[in-house]
Amino acid sequence: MKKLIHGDKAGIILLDVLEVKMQQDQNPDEFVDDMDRMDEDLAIARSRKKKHLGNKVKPPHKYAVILQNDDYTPMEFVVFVLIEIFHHPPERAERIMLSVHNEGIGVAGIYHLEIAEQKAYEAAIEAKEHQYPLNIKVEKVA
Ligand code: TYC
Repeated sequence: MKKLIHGDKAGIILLDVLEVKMQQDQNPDEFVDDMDRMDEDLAIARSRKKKHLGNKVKPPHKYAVILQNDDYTPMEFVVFVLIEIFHHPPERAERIMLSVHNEGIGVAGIYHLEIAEQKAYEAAIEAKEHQYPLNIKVEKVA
């Protein structure tokens, strides 16, 4: 018979109840020692976890997808990318594009890491397919 015991050290400890019972019968002292050691391990794991995490759960970092200006990528293409990949409405896409055009740099959007990387990748692939030198970076938001 198998019994599942949920603990926070190893995640799940699987105990074969029959085996434990046999060990308990054949070697009672050793069994008690083993159980004590398991209790100690559990207590150590719990206090380590507390020390590491406390009660604070940190939110994941955010990442900005940054567009850089260049002289060759057409304005309409940048607006298209901002609408299709970054889901900005047309007016805002136009404003972001013009701000990159005028200031040299601008933020297409802020996301969790994997989303930011996926969007930067999609925009880079789209630009490459059109042979535009659009420069896109992902930067951690401080
Ligand atoms: N400067 C480009 C032009 O005049 C337009 C442009 C805007 C290019 C934003 C890149 O990230 C960019 N065609």
